[in-house]
Amino acid sequence: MLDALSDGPVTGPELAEQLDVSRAAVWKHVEALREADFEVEGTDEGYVLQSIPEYGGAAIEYGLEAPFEVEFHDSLGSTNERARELAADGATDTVVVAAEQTGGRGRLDREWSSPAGGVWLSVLCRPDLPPAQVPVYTLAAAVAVTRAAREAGVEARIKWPNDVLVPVGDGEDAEERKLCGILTEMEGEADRVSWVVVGIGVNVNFDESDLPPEANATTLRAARERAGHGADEADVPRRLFVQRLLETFDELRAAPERVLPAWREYASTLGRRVRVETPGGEVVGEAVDIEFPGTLVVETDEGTRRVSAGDCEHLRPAE
Ligand code: BT5
Repeated sequence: MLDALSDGPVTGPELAEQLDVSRAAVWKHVEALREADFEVEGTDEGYVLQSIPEYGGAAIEYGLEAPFEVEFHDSLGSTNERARELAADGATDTVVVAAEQTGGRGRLDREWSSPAGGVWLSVLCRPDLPPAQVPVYTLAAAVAVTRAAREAGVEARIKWPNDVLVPVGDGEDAEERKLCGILTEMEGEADRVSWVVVGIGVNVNFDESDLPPEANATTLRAARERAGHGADEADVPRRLFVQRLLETFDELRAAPERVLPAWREYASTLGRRVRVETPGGEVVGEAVDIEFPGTLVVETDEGTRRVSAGDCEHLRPAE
């Protein structure tokens, strides 16, 4: 219906014919679109699509060049939880989006603040991959968020494995604040994944003061204000932001060999001194490379270590 409307004025009978439905059904669809905040005007030449809503499921699907269905909620506990339910029902290529989350989660069940104005979503898919390769999906999501943030004028970069950061300040005071976190969950057998849920949380159109101070976090709005955008134009159109993010993610999942080069280009971690808390203890040294499917290579005093999971901290040169 939206595709048909996007080509200009189209009459009820034309729509009925194109879509092979009754005229009453056309009318019902027009009403449903209006209820979802699409402005559909009835003119002498037919229906005209005047405007699309800023955000919402149909708005994200409209013009999206990736094969995802979008399920939108005004408020949800956690989009990852909902996506897991859909996975249990057999769904795939579905994106759950919430305007706000009341029980957002990070890794190890940490709390994830998700006020209104952010982008909180989970992509559910069923890749033909062994479970050990799933980390490449986390990297792909980080690349997708970073690219979309850069297109919005914010110099985001990636901290291994699952954070997107924004540099703030210069010289001695330079630091990096967290813009986005990613929580990837999956279920599968030893050799094949059944489903993967990639949960992506991006702080977009709200203020830093809405986040816990200890999180040392920032938002796209705050970053754009610091870059000189006035308060009235600092917000980022979330519909387009989510579309770009999903399109890049879709491109990269089809071509996993492109993930690492893009990740290296955006990485903040490479070339830095890091401390990584791993299940097997602490690794301190210089992060020198990333290897498929997401292994960090660290040069330590005791030689080269390869780390596949953990919490990573960027150290200042003196530390
Ligand atoms: C993460 O965990 O960074 C993964 C976050 C994933 C959130 C998305 S939102 C959509 C989907 N649905 C969910 O329920 N989750 C996913 P981790 O690396 O463990 O970092 C968690 C830490 O980040 C917390 O302990 C806080 O210090 C900090 N934090 C909490 N809320 C934040 C926010 N909005 N922005 C930046 N940092 C935050």
